[in-house]
Formats: sequence, structure tokens, C-alpha cells
Amino acid sequence: MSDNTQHSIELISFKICPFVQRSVIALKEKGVDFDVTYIDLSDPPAWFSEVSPLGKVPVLKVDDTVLFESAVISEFLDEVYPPQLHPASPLEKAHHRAWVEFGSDLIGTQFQMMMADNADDFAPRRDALEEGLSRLQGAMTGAGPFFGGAELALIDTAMAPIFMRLAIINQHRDLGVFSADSALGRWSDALLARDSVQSSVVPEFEALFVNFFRAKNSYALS
Ligand SMILES: N[C@@H](CCC(=O)N[C@@H](CS)C(=O)NCC(=O)O)C(=O)O
Repeated sequence: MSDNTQHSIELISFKICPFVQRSVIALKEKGVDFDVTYIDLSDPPAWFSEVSPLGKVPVLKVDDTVLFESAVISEFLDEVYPPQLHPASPLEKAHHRAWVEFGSDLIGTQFQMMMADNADDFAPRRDALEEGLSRLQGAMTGAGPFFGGAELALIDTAMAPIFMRLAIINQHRDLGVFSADSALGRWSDALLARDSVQSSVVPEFEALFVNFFRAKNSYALS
């Protein structure tokens, strides 16, 4: 294994996976060339269980080495490909890493909310999402619009998938989990305006996302 930047990179993806989207945004922010192989998680190809130790995407094949776990993939990309997006200060970097973990949990909370198929199940999950977002806002430093201030950092690439999904869900049901005129609102606007974020999903993403959860009778989309 070498640490130069002449790697061949292949991303194994599921088109609506927020964790995969994190990897794509980081790759794009760094201008890294990569190939994408899409799989259907409801009917994965036989080779997938050989490649993915946890049976999950994203998987990043770097030459002959398989990487998994979106936060680890992003850390690798940040160490190898400029520009460095993590803060240089060890304390600030650790703070960002901790909140990336929180963000992973929040992605799960958002998913659970989308899986609620009735108002009674939906309400507490929506409230949990609001509470999580509020805590996240409390951890932001600087004057925005990004998590740590004016410059996009690695943690922003990890959170953008949540905001992209919220923008879509809000078109169907006004969740009211944060106001446009808040640090979260300004953060969301800045992320969703970013080229790397806009181009991080397939053109039919919104339809795929809505259809996936409609098939689960998602109350959020009813
Ligand atoms: N902690 C993992 C989570 C990845 C994950 O949950 N991916 C989902 C799709 S969005 C998956 O592959 N699920 C398949 C399964 O659980 O069987 C990461 O950050 O990469």
C-alpha cells in the first residue's frame, strides 16, 4: 500500500444512500477521478457480500484495498487528496470528528422518521430529529454559514445529505425542524448551493428518494 495520490478509485454506491453521498461530495470537493458502480441494496449482486464486510455501502475500492464506513473513507480522502478539509488544530479536528459521529446518528433518526407510516409513530421521530438538529446547531462555531465558519470543512460534506433530504421532504410536509432564518437554515442554503453537493446525486435522485419511501407508506410524504 502506498500513500501517493495515483490510486485507482471505485465507489460502490446505492443511489439514495446518504452515507455514499458523503463520499461523493468529498471526492468532488477534491477533484478526484473515480468510477461508480451502482448496486440495488434490495437485490445485491453476489460479489457484494465478498467485497463489503458489513454488507453496506459505501465501499471505496482503492487499488486492491477495500475501505468501508463513510467517516473512515472521508478521513482517508482528506489525508491523501488536497485541499485538506479537516481543521489543522487537533482539538478542532476532534470536535468535528465527534460531531460527524453525531451526524451519522442523525441520518439514522431521519431514516426512522421517514419509515414511520402513521402520525403517532411519526411525531416523536420528527421531534427527535428537531432535537438532534438543535444540538448540532449548538455545536457550530464561527459566524457560518458552514459548521466551523466561512470555509467548508470535512464535517460539512458529512452533513449535506441530511439537508438535501430535508429540503425534499419539506416540499411534501412542512417539518418545521429549523427555520430558514437560523444558523441551520443558512448552513443548509450554503450546502445545497455548492456544486459538489448538487452533483453528488443522480439526476433522478428526488424521484427515487420519494418513490422509495412512498413504497413504505411514509407518513412524511403523505
Ligand atoms: N456506518 C455506515 C452506514 C452505512 C449504511 O448504513 N449504509 C446503508 C445504505 S444507506 C446500507 O448499506 N444498508 C444495507 C444493510 O444494512 O443491509 C457508514 O457510515 O458507511
